[in-house]
Amino acid sequence: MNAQKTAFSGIQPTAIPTLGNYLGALRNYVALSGTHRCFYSIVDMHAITVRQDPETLRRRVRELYALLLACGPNPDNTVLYVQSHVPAHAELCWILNNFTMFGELSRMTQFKDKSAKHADNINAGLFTYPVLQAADILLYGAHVVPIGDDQKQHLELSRDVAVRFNGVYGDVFVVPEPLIPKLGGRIMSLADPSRKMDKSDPNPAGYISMLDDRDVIIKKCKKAVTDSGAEVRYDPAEKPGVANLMTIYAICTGKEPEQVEREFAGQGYGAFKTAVGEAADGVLSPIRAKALELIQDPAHLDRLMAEGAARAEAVALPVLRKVRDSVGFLPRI
Ligand code: ATP
Ligand code: LTN
Repeated sequence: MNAQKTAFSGIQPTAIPTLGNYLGALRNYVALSGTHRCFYSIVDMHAITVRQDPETLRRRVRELYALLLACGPNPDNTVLYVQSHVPAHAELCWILNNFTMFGELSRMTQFKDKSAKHADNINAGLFTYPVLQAADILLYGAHVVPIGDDQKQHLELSRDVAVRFNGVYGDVFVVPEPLIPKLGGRIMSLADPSRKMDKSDPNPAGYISMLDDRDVIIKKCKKAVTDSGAEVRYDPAEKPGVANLMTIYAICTGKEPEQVEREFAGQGYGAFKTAVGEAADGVLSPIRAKALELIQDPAHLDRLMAEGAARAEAVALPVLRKVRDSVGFLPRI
Protein backbone atom coordinates (compact mmCIF):
# COMPACT_ATOMS: atom_id res chain seq x y z
CA MET A 1 0.00 0.00 0.00
CA ASN A 2 1.54 3.31 -0.99
CA ALA A 3 -1.44 5.63 -0.55
CA GLN A 4 -0.77 8.49 1.86
CA LYS A 5 -4.12 8.97 3.55
CA THR A 6 -6.05 6.37 5.46
CA ALA A 7 -9.74 5.49 5.42
CA PHE A 8 -11.54 3.33 7.96
CA SER A 9 -15.08 2.08 8.25
CA GLY A 10 -17.05 -0.62 10.03
CA ILE A 11 -20.20 -2.54 9.24
CA GLN A 12 -22.17 -4.79 11.58
CA PRO A 13 -22.79 -8.44 10.68
CA THR A 14 -26.38 -8.21 11.92
CA ALA A 15 -27.98 -9.12 8.57
CA ILE A 16 -27.21 -9.05 4.85
CA PRO A 17 -26.52 -5.38 3.95
CA THR A 18 -29.19 -3.46 2.12
CA LEU A 19 -29.19 -1.20 -0.88
CA GLY A 20 -29.16 1.63 1.72
CA ASN A 21 -25.88 0.36 3.18
CA TYR A 22 -24.48 0.11 -0.34
CA LEU A 23 -25.51 3.57 -1.55
CA GLY A 24 -24.68 5.26 1.76
CA ALA A 25 -21.43 3.58 2.65
CA LEU A 26 -20.12 0.56 0.68
CA ARG A 27 -20.02 2.46 -2.60
CA ASN A 28 -17.64 4.93 -0.98
CA TYR A 29 -15.54 2.10 0.49
CA VAL A 30 -14.83 1.10 -3.07
CA ALA A 31 -14.28 4.65 -4.33
CA LEU A 32 -11.78 5.44 -1.57
CA SER A 33 -9.80 2.29 -2.24
CA GLY A 34 -8.56 3.92 -5.43
CA THR A 35 -6.77 6.68 -3.55
CA HIS A 36 -6.50 5.72 0.13
CA ARG A 37 -5.06 3.02 2.32
CA CYS A 38 -8.32 1.45 3.48
CA PHE A 39 -9.28 -0.62 6.50
CA TYR A 40 -12.79 -2.07 6.47
CA SER A 41 -13.89 -4.04 9.47
CA ILE A 42 -16.77 -6.40 10.10
CA VAL A 43 -17.65 -5.21 13.57
CA ASP A 44 -18.87 -8.35 15.30
CA MET A 45 -18.08 -6.87 18.72
CA HIS A 46 -20.56 -4.09 18.00
CA ALA A 47 -23.11 -6.63 16.78
CA ILE A 48 -23.26 -8.45 20.15
CA THR A 49 -24.57 -5.31 21.87
CA VAL A 50 -27.86 -6.79 20.65
CA ARG A 51 -28.38 -10.50 21.38
CA GLN A 52 -27.16 -12.68 18.46
CA ASP A 53 -27.48 -16.39 17.85
CA PRO A 54 -23.83 -17.67 17.76
CA GLU A 55 -24.22 -19.94 14.71
CA THR A 56 -26.04 -17.24 12.76
CA LEU A 57 -23.43 -14.66 13.69
CA ARG A 58 -20.62 -16.88 12.37
CA ARG A 59 -22.50 -17.40 9.10
CA ARG A 60 -23.21 -13.71 8.71
CA VAL A 61 -19.61 -12.70 9.22
CA ARG A 62 -18.56 -14.94 6.31
CA GLU A 63 -21.45 -13.72 4.15
CA LEU A 64 -20.61 -10.11 4.84
CA TYR A 65 -16.94 -10.71 4.16
CA ALA A 66 -17.87 -12.24 0.80
CA LEU A 67 -20.16 -9.31 -0.01
CA LEU A 68 -17.57 -6.69 0.83
CA LEU A 69 -15.03 -8.46 -1.36
CA ALA A 70 -17.62 -8.75 -4.12
CA CYS A 71 -18.15 -4.98 -4.11
CA GLY A 72 -14.65 -4.88 -5.61
CA PRO A 73 -12.44 -2.57 -3.51
CA ASN A 74 -8.92 -2.24 -4.93
CA PRO A 75 -7.16 -5.17 -3.22
CA ASP A 76 -3.77 -3.41 -3.26
CA ASN A 77 -5.08 -0.70 -0.95
CA THR A 78 -7.67 -2.56 1.09
CA VAL A 79 -7.48 -4.55 4.30
CA LEU A 80 -10.74 -6.40 5.06
CA TYR A 81 -10.89 -8.02 8.46
CA VAL A 82 -13.03 -9.04 11.40
CA GLN A 83 -12.95 -6.73 14.42
CA SER A 84 -12.78 -9.46 17.09
CA HIS A 85 -9.70 -10.93 15.38
CA VAL A 86 -7.75 -7.84 16.44
CA PRO A 87 -7.95 -7.55 20.26
CA ALA A 88 -6.35 -4.10 20.16
CA HIS A 89 -9.85 -2.69 19.47
CA ALA A 90 -11.14 -3.87 22.85
CA GLU A 91 -8.04 -2.69 24.62
CA LEU A 92 -8.13 0.81 23.16
CA CYS A 93 -11.87 0.94 23.85
CA TRP A 94 -11.19 0.43 27.56
CA ILE A 95 -8.66 3.25 27.63
CA LEU A 96 -10.96 5.59 25.69
CA ASN A 97 -13.84 4.81 28.07
CA ASN A 98 -11.93 6.98 30.50
CA PHE A 99 -11.93 9.88 28.06
CA THR A 100 -15.62 9.73 27.20
CA MET A 101 -18.28 11.31 29.35
CA PHE A 102 -21.47 9.67 30.58
CA GLY A 103 -23.41 12.73 29.42
CA GLU A 104 -22.00 12.50 25.89
CA LEU A 105 -22.99 8.85 25.55
CA SER A 106 -26.45 9.57 26.97
CA ARG A 107 -27.10 11.98 24.10
CA MET A 108 -26.43 9.43 21.33
CA THR A 109 -29.60 8.96 19.29
CA GLN A 110 -28.65 5.42 18.20
CA PHE A 111 -28.43 4.45 21.89
CA LYS A 112 -31.84 5.97 22.53
CA ASP A 113 -33.37 4.22 19.49
CA LYS A 114 -31.83 0.84 20.29
CA SER A 115 -32.78 1.11 23.98
CA ALA A 116 -36.37 1.68 22.92
CA LYS A 117 -36.20 -1.29 20.50
CA HIS A 118 -34.52 -3.64 22.97
CA ALA A 119 -36.00 -2.45 26.25
CA ASP A 120 -35.31 -5.81 27.90
CA ASN A 121 -31.56 -5.61 27.18
CA ILE A 122 -30.22 -2.10 27.69
CA ASN A 123 -26.71 -3.31 28.50
CA ALA A 124 -23.49 -1.39 29.12
CA GLY A 125 -22.09 -2.46 25.72
CA LEU A 126 -24.97 -0.75 23.97
CA PHE A 127 -24.18 2.39 25.94
CA THR A 128 -20.42 2.42 25.27
CA TYR A 129 -20.86 1.26 21.65
CA PRO A 130 -19.62 4.64 20.28
CA VAL A 131 -16.42 4.37 22.33
CA LEU A 132 -15.57 1.09 20.61
CA GLN A 133 -16.32 2.83 17.32
CA ALA A 134 -13.91 5.64 18.24
CA ALA A 135 -11.29 3.00 19.10
CA ASP A 136 -11.82 1.33 15.68
CA ILE A 137 -11.20 4.55 13.83
CA LEU A 138 -8.38 5.98 15.94
CA LEU A 139 -6.35 2.75 15.98
CA TYR A 140 -5.67 3.11 12.26
CA GLY A 141 -5.00 6.83 12.18
CA ALA A 142 -7.91 7.21 9.78
CA HIS A 143 -8.24 10.58 8.07
CA VAL A 144 -11.60 9.79 6.52
CA VAL A 145 -14.53 7.59 7.52
CA PRO A 146 -17.09 6.69 4.83
CA ILE A 147 -20.49 6.37 6.55
CA GLY A 148 -24.18 7.01 6.10
CA ASP A 149 -25.86 10.04 7.60
CA ASP A 150 -27.03 8.12 10.71
CA GLN A 151 -23.43 7.75 11.90
CA LYS A 152 -22.63 11.46 11.85
CA GLN A 153 -23.18 11.87 15.60
CA HIS A 154 -20.93 8.90 16.43
CA LEU A 155 -18.21 10.35 14.26
CA GLU A 156 -18.51 13.71 16.02
CA LEU A 157 -17.98 11.86 19.30
CA SER A 158 -14.90 10.05 17.92
CA ARG A 159 -13.47 13.42 16.97
CA ASP A 160 -14.20 14.90 20.40
CA VAL A 161 -12.54 11.95 22.14
CA ALA A 162 -9.46 12.22 19.90
CA VAL A 163 -9.17 15.96 20.50
CA ARG A 164 -9.60 15.49 24.26
CA PHE A 165 -6.93 12.79 24.40
CA ASN A 166 -4.56 14.84 22.24
CA GLY A 167 -5.19 17.83 24.51
CA VAL A 168 -3.79 15.88 27.44
CA TYR A 169 -0.98 13.85 25.80
CA GLY A 170 -0.03 15.66 22.58
CA ASP A 171 -0.72 14.62 19.01
CA VAL A 172 -1.34 10.91 19.47
CA PHE A 173 -4.46 10.54 17.31
CA VAL A 174 -5.40 11.70 13.83
CA VAL A 175 -8.74 13.55 14.09
CA PRO A 176 -10.99 11.86 11.48
CA GLU A 177 -13.41 13.45 9.00
CA PRO A 178 -16.69 11.83 7.95
CA LEU A 179 -17.43 11.13 4.29
CA ILE A 180 -21.21 11.16 3.82
CA PRO A 181 -22.66 11.19 0.29
CA LYS A 182 -24.85 14.22 -0.47
CA LEU A 183 -27.24 12.01 -2.37
CA GLY A 184 -27.81 8.59 -0.75
CA GLY A 185 -26.53 9.37 2.74
CA ARG A 186 -29.91 8.33 4.11
CA ILE A 187 -31.93 5.91 1.99
CA MET A 188 -35.40 5.52 3.45
CA SER A 189 -37.49 2.42 4.08
CA LEU A 190 -39.63 1.36 1.11
CA ALA A 191 -42.46 0.54 3.54
CA ASP A 192 -42.24 3.76 5.56
CA PRO A 193 -40.34 6.67 3.98
CA SER A 194 -40.17 8.48 7.32
CA ARG A 195 -37.71 5.87 8.66
CA LYS A 196 -34.28 4.90 7.33
CA MET A 197 -33.84 1.65 5.43
CA ASP A 198 -32.48 -0.77 8.03
CA LYS A 199 -30.99 -4.20 7.51
CA SER A 200 -32.48 -5.46 10.80
CA ASP A 201 -35.99 -4.27 9.92
CA PRO A 202 -38.37 -7.15 10.78
CA ASN A 203 -40.41 -6.22 7.70
CA PRO A 204 -38.46 -7.30 4.56
CA ALA A 205 -40.71 -5.12 2.37
CA GLY A 206 -38.90 -2.12 3.86
CA TYR A 207 -35.49 -2.92 2.41
CA ILE A 208 -33.74 -4.32 -0.63
CA SER A 209 -31.16 -6.83 0.52
CA MET A 210 -27.96 -6.96 -1.53
CA LEU A 211 -28.69 -10.65 -2.12
CA ASP A 212 -32.33 -10.22 -3.21
CA ASP A 213 -32.85 -11.47 -6.75
CA ARG A 214 -34.12 -9.35 -9.61
CA ASP A 215 -37.78 -10.37 -9.28
CA VAL A 216 -37.84 -9.66 -5.56
CA ILE A 217 -36.18 -6.27 -6.06
CA ILE A 218 -38.67 -5.23 -8.72
CA LYS A 219 -41.60 -6.50 -6.65
CA LYS A 220 -40.42 -4.55 -3.59
CA CYS A 221 -40.01 -1.37 -5.63
CA LYS A 222 -43.47 -1.76 -7.15
CA LYS A 223 -44.95 -2.10 -3.67
CA ALA A 224 -42.95 0.82 -2.25
CA VAL A 225 -45.08 3.31 -0.35
CA THR A 226 -45.53 6.49 -2.36
CA ASP A 227 -47.82 9.42 -1.76
CA SER A 228 -51.09 10.06 -3.49
CA GLY A 229 -50.70 11.90 -6.76
CA ALA A 230 -48.99 10.60 -9.83
CA GLU A 231 -46.19 12.99 -10.54
CA VAL A 232 -42.54 11.90 -10.43
CA ARG A 233 -41.19 15.05 -8.77
CA TYR A 234 -38.18 15.41 -6.43
CA ASP A 235 -39.63 16.88 -3.25
CA PRO A 236 -38.27 15.07 -0.15
CA ALA A 237 -40.49 17.07 2.25
CA GLU A 238 -43.79 16.70 0.40
CA LYS A 239 -43.17 13.46 -1.48
CA PRO A 240 -40.67 11.47 0.62
CA GLY A 241 -41.53 8.07 -0.90
CA VAL A 242 -41.09 9.22 -4.49
CA ALA A 243 -38.01 11.29 -3.63
CA ASN A 244 -36.43 8.22 -2.05
CA LEU A 245 -37.05 6.10 -5.16
CA MET A 246 -35.73 8.94 -7.33
CA THR A 247 -32.58 9.06 -5.21
CA ILE A 248 -32.08 5.32 -5.66
CA TYR A 249 -32.69 5.57 -9.39
CA ALA A 250 -30.46 8.63 -9.79
CA ILE A 251 -27.47 7.04 -8.05
CA CYS A 252 -27.90 3.67 -9.76
CA THR A 253 -28.00 5.28 -13.20
CA GLY A 254 -25.49 8.06 -12.52
CA LYS A 255 -28.05 10.82 -13.15
CA GLU A 256 -29.16 13.89 -11.21
CA PRO A 257 -32.67 13.95 -9.65
CA GLU A 258 -33.66 16.78 -12.06
CA GLN A 259 -32.79 14.58 -15.03
CA VAL A 260 -34.89 11.80 -13.54
CA GLU A 261 -37.81 14.21 -13.20
CA ARG A 262 -37.58 15.05 -16.90
CA GLU A 263 -37.16 11.43 -17.91
CA PHE A 264 -40.42 10.41 -16.24
CA ALA A 265 -42.44 13.59 -16.86
CA GLY A 266 -46.01 12.70 -17.76
CA GLN A 267 -45.60 9.04 -16.81
CA GLY A 268 -47.28 7.51 -13.76
CA TYR A 269 -45.63 5.83 -10.81
CA GLY A 270 -45.97 2.33 -12.32
CA ALA A 271 -43.38 2.59 -15.08
CA PHE A 272 -41.11 4.61 -12.83
CA LYS A 273 -41.15 2.05 -10.02
CA THR A 274 -40.29 -0.78 -12.41
CA ALA A 275 -37.41 1.28 -13.77
CA VAL A 276 -36.12 1.86 -10.22
CA GLY A 277 -36.15 -1.89 -9.53
CA GLU A 278 -34.34 -2.61 -12.79
CA ALA A 279 -31.71 0.04 -12.09
CA ALA A 280 -31.11 -1.26 -8.56
CA ASP A 281 -30.77 -4.79 -9.89
CA GLY A 282 -28.35 -3.55 -12.54
CA VAL A 283 -26.04 -2.32 -9.80
CA LEU A 284 -26.50 -5.22 -7.41
CA SER A 285 -26.56 -8.23 -9.74
CA PRO A 286 -22.79 -8.43 -10.50
CA ILE A 287 -22.03 -8.01 -6.78
CA ARG A 288 -24.58 -10.65 -5.88
CA ALA A 289 -23.17 -13.14 -8.39
CA LYS A 290 -19.62 -12.66 -7.14
CA ALA A 291 -20.67 -12.87 -3.46
CA LEU A 292 -22.65 -16.07 -3.99
CA GLU A 293 -19.62 -17.61 -5.67
CA LEU A 294 -17.28 -16.58 -2.82
CA ILE A 295 -19.67 -17.91 -0.16
CA GLN A 296 -19.24 -21.39 -1.68
CA ASP A 297 -15.68 -21.54 -0.36
CA PRO A 298 -15.68 -20.71 3.38
CA ALA A 299 -12.13 -22.03 3.90
CA HIS A 300 -10.84 -19.51 1.34
CA LEU A 301 -12.75 -16.70 3.08
CA ASP A 302 -11.31 -17.76 6.44
CA ARG A 303 -7.78 -17.58 5.03
CA LEU A 304 -8.38 -14.11 3.63
CA MET A 305 -9.80 -13.02 6.99
CA ALA A 306 -6.70 -14.27 8.79
CA GLU A 307 -4.46 -12.38 6.37
CA GLY A 308 -6.58 -9.26 6.78
CA ALA A 309 -6.39 -9.45 10.58
CA ALA A 310 -2.60 -9.78 10.48
CA ARG A 311 -2.28 -6.76 8.19
CA ALA A 312 -4.67 -4.74 10.35
CA GLU A 313 -2.90 -5.66 13.56
CA ALA A 314 0.46 -4.63 12.15
CA VAL A 315 -0.91 -1.09 11.81
CA ALA A 316 -2.97 -1.04 15.02
CA LEU A 317 -0.36 -2.29 17.48
CA PRO A 318 2.14 0.57 17.15
CA VAL A 319 -0.71 3.07 17.71
CA LEU A 320 -1.89 1.13 20.74
CA ARG A 321 1.67 1.03 22.11
CA LYS A 322 1.86 4.80 21.84
CA VAL A 323 -1.46 5.19 23.66
CA ARG A 324 -0.43 2.78 26.44
CA ASP A 325 2.77 4.71 26.87
CA SER A 326 0.93 8.06 26.87
CA VAL A 327 -1.37 7.11 29.75
CA GLY A 328 1.54 5.71 31.78
CA PHE A 329 1.21 1.94 31.52
CA LEU A 330 4.53 0.29 32.34
CA PRO A 331 5.62 -1.85 29.37
CA ARG A 332 5.93 -5.59 29.94
CA ILE A 333 9.56 -6.42 29.23
P1 ATP B 1 -28.70 -2.35 11.89
O1 ATP B 1 -30.10 -2.35 11.39
O2 ATP B 1 -28.17 -3.70 12.24
O3 ATP B 1 -28.41 -1.31 12.94
P2 ATP B 1 -27.78 -0.76 9.60
O4 ATP B 1 -28.59 -1.05 8.38
O5 ATP B 1 -27.98 0.55 10.28
O6 ATP B 1 -27.84 -1.97 10.62
P3 ATP B 1 -24.88 -0.77 9.84
O7 ATP B 1 -24.06 -1.98 9.78
O8 ATP B 1 -25.13 -0.24 11.20
O9 ATP B 1 -26.29 -0.95 9.13
O10 ATP B 1 -24.26 0.35 8.90
C1 ATP B 1 -23.30 0.16 7.89
C2 ATP B 1 -23.13 1.46 7.14
O11 ATP B 1 -24.29 1.73 6.34
C3 ATP B 1 -22.97 2.68 8.05
O12 ATP B 1 -22.00 3.53 7.51
C4 ATP B 1 -24.33 3.33 8.01
O13 ATP B 1 -24.27 4.73 8.24
C5 ATP B 1 -24.76 3.05 6.58
N1 ATP B 1 -26.22 3.02 6.47
C6 ATP B 1 -27.08 2.28 7.22
N2 ATP B 1 -28.35 2.47 6.82
C7 ATP B 1 -28.31 3.39 5.80
C8 ATP B 1 -29.31 4.00 4.98
N3 ATP B 1 -30.59 3.73 5.13
N4 ATP B 1 -28.91 4.88 4.04
C9 ATP B 1 -27.60 5.18 3.87
N5 ATP B 1 -26.60 4.63 4.61
C10 ATP B 1 -26.94 3.73 5.57
N1 LTN C 1 -21.62 2.16 14.36
C1 LTN C 1 -21.61 1.85 12.97
C2 LTN C 1 -20.71 0.71 12.62
C3 LTN C 1 -19.29 1.03 12.98
C4 LTN C 1 -18.43 1.97 12.33
C5 LTN C 1 -17.17 1.89 13.00
C6 LTN C 1 -18.62 2.87 11.28
C7 LTN C 1 -18.56 0.45 13.97
N2 LTN C 1 -17.29 0.96 13.98
C8 LTN C 1 -16.13 2.70 12.64
C9 LTN C 1 -17.54 3.69 10.92
C10 LTN C 1 -16.31 3.61 11.60
C11 LTN C 1 -23.05 1.55 12.58
O1 LTN C 1 -23.86 1.25 13.42
N3 LTN C 1 -23.34 1.63 11.34
